[in-house]
Amino acid sequence: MPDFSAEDYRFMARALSLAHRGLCTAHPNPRVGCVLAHHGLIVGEGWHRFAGEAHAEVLALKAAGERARGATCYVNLEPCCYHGKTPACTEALIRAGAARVVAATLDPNPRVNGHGLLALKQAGILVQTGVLAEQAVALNRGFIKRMQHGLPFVTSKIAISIDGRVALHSGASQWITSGPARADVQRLRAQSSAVMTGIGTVLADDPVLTVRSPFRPAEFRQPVRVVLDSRLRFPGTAKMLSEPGRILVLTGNSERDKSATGIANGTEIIASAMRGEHLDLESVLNHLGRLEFNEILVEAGPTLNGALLQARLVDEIVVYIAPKLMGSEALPMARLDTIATMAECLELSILDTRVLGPDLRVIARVNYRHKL
Ligand code: AOF
Ligand code: ZN
Repeated sequence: MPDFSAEDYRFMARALSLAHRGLCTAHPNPRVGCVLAHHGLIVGEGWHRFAGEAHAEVLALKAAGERARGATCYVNLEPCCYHGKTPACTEALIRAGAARVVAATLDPNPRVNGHGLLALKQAGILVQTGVLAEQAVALNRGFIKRMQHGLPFVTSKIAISIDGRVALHSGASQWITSGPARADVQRLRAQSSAVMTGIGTVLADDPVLTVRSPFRPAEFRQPVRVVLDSRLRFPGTAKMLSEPGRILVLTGNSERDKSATGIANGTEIIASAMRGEHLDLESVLNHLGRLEFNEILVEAGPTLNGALLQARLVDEIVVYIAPKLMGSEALPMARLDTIATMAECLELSILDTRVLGPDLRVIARVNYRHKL
């Protein structure tokens, strides 16, 4: 691995922070930021805002103009080398006379994946990778997972009492957590390609699942709302329908007459494979991957959360813990089949804990080391 200077780290950190500006808007494309530097000074910067618009490198080159000649390009993802919705960044960098390209990571897109750096190298540009790679991978974990496995990165958000319950026996669950925790959920929604729930939650809580101000950046597009509804019970009166934005209902019962359900036009009913009584969750997520969703936020009840966890489809859980006891009659956070021995428990790794107002937030990765 090449030795990188403090300056290399500094400019890559800047490229990453520019990339971060596309957190809520770049999908299905990756979040990419670019810094062009010459003699220790930044001569151009750019970041990718929307799919179909200019890539980070192109904007940085435009800002730098003639000053790009001989400059080093710092970018958190390998420059692309094919003409997609926009022209290849490699060609623009070569044309502008960049001397060196430092990419934090390769682009996992099979159409790029090493070919971008190779093209630059063949044009006589010095290419290096690896600076702040861990941060770069974290920023685009959804894009990377989708490119490598065809599946979106799945985060389950669950609000619980300190005794691990999500709703009272009566079904009441509004509200377990306080304002700051609920505002944090808005942030999670804003950076997701889609928010997914089950029909049980739609019928019980009638959620809207949109991102409310002030978490909407300029020109923000609402995440797609996805409802898993094996028997197509989705009611035409659902509050979700009153808010603009794309709604997908995945069902095993697409034969059912849509007009009989009262579902508004515009809601997309998608036939999905069943597995016994329920939708086959792996097919569901494969489908969402094919629709180019990078990150899915699951806001569901114990049935769907349990099923997703058991199907090994949840990557991370974000648990908001309220300092209250809801009692043993209340519903658990995830319905899982009986676990016979401690060795078979689902193992998590805690990545972060934080106090949000009166509540606690725990972010944990699901390990799936043991077979259930
Ligand atoms: C870059 N810089 O800023 C981004 C890249 O359809 P297009 O032309 O927008 O190309 C999309 C692909 O380009 C995307 O799948 C990913 O491989 C790459 N994204 N590449 O050099 C950028 N956003
Ligand atoms: Zn590009």
